[in-house]
Amino acid sequence: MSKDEDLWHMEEDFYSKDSKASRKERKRVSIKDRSKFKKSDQDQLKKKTSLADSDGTEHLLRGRVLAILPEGTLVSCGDKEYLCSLKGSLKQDKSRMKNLLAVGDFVRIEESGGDQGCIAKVEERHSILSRADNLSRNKEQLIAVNIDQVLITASVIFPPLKPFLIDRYIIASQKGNMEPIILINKIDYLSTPPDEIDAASVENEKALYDEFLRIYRDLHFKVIPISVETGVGIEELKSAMHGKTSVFSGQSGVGKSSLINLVTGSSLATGSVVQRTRKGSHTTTTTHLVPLEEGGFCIDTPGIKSFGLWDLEPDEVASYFPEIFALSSECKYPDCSHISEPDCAVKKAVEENRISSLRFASYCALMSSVSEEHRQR
Ligand SMILES: Nc1nc2c(ncn2[C@@H]2O[C@H](COP(=O)(O)OP(=O)(O)OP(=O)(O)O)[C@@H](O)[C@H]2O)c(=O)[nH]1
Ligand SMILES: [Mg+2]
Ligand SMILES: [Zn+2]
Repeated sequence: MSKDEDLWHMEEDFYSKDSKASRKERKRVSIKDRSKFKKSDQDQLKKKTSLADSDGTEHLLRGRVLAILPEGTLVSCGDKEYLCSLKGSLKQDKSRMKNLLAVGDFVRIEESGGDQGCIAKVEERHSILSRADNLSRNKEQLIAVNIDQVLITASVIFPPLKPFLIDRYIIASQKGNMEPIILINKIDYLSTPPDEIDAASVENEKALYDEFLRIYRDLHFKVIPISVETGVGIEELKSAMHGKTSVFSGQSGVGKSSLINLVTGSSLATGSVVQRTRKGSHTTTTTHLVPLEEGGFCIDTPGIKSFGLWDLEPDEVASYFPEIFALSSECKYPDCSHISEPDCAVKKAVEENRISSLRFASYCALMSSVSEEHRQR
């Protein structure tokens, strides 16, 4: 695959027909005001998390979901772990959410002997990282909850850097009430590339990486270049994680589990990257929460093939690109989508290099997939 194809290749194939019922449920947000979006996101978060209102559960053991395994949900209560089932009354309405529980949930459990328990209540969540489910696309798949920050993990060369995918993660983080932090791993490859990669590809990747750092730092995103191989950036990562709950999320093979092992001293399985496709081999298969010795938690997740944004409307997209949103009021049409309208201040800024063409291309690609999804509903 050529460099360009690689950049554009965004695995957009997951948006298919959505049900009419779900269309009804979705409220179209029509006012282009970032603060309003934030508010509606918050309201949605609240709605989604009121799984069990009835109480009388205060006397029960409080714990946190560590992992969701085929045999049950692993919950940590102080220094004891329980394998739990879910109380019948909680298994209500699964219409829009694929999973009722997620790693990071705070729960109340009834002990049912030994290390077994039953989850009687799921507490309200303060943040949710989710995506559109791959198989039934009108369902929300929770990746992890009650997280402070998403460590959006990417790599250079092997697998290559994918700015468009990073933008999707940034939006999912902000929509779900978490701070995005971008980790670019494997930067050792920029100076010592693997033998099988030709010199031109390495040069292209270097140029893209430099451009990426410049653009995203100008936009005030925190970007940490890292190498598990040389240790570069590890101290900065450790201090960013201190006292917080962080989730590592990103494509397979970028080094999420390797980074967690290095930072926490744990021994999670790590895998290989397939030479021909430069993709990971999906080594991690379940999400789990790892406590940090110095305070805080981190969550390892399986690498994902495609990241469909959940519940994003076309007229919401620009509000997540601050440099585009800032110019919207200068366009001829107040509802300009910056795609095909005349006298568009955003397109003019792209031509004059005041807005990066990389970010604008990412905006256009996202608009096209979100609009396609919207049309099919
Ligand atoms: N050269 C180099 N290789 C690395 C680095 N970090 C990780 N790797 C290698 O990349 C491969 C994939 O690493 P993993 O930690 O399994 O990746 P992952 O993101 O957890 O992948 P999934 O669990 O499949 O989602 C392993 O062979 C690691 O040894 C790095 O900084 N430099
Ligand atoms: Mg892994
Ligand atoms: Zn415009």
